[in-house]
Amino acid sequence: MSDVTELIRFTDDVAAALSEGRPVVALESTIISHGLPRPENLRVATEVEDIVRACGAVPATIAMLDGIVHVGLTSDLLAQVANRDDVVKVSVRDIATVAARRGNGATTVAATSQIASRVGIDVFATGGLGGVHREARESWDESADLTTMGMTPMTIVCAGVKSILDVGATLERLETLNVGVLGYGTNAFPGFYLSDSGHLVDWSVSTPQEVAAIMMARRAFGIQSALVVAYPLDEAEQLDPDLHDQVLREGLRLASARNVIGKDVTPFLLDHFHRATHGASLLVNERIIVRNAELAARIAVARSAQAA
Ligand code: PSU
Ligand code: MN
Repeated sequence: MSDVTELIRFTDDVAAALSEGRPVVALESTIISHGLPRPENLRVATEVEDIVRACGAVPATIAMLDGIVHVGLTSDLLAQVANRDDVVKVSVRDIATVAARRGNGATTVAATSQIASRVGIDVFATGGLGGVHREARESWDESADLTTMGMTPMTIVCAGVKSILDVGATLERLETLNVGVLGYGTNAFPGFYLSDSGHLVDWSVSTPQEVAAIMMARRAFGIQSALVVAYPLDEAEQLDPDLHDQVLREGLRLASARNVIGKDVTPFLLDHFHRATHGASLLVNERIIVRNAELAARIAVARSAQAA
């Protein structure tokens, strides 16, 4: 019978860091396969791993290849995730099916959190979370990122939720699901491509040590949900808000006209952004991911210093 040791494989550096209690940062792979175009996707994925290392933590990019869940990817495997056409978007419900069928998959925030938590990683960096879609009253389209965060003890550094979503409704759902939300250096909940979504958060922190202290307390209290560290771009780096609103309106209209549904909605809208802004959103997206990875690494370092 299969057990977890056959289904999950670690790179040597991730395995060593985990067994020695050194800082590790989980990274998702859907952003590589479905969120960014080629060839920038591989360049950004590599850049993100490099910055995590430069900050003193070990990057663990998570993806599935030939049915094996890899925690940490060699450069060859990272290139496969970026370039193969048969890499499917894997949420939590898909992990076991892709494993049993020996398939290839890129893990979402939900699936990455689930696997990372399973192997003892507690800090994760991404771009923007999934959440409640704007037309959710009719479509019921709500990301499994939400329900997974409600039951997975993971600290997730992000630039808020993707601005293609209903941010207010997503924040309400995060509250219902007991997900902690901290603004990093701000009380304004970031809007992914935009520095400020127009919504406030209850708690603001300004150092990695503060986040680590909250993580320790959550653990002590047995709180099993995620902690979101929302880290906004500086205003000078955000996408032009007027351009953003115009491209978003157009993208939502196209998605509905072409009847794009289910897990295709998010990749469709991100791709529309990248094309309609002639790459401007891509640069912003890259900047978001790199900054989040850097902060996540600093939090992981603070967390392991405290545990020692
Ligand atoms: N944020 C990005 N790019 C992405 C995603 C988020 O900047 O590609 C991905 C993440 O993997 C997230 C997923 O978990 O989109 C959410 O998809 P859905 O809305 O179908 O749950
Ligand atoms: Mn969806």
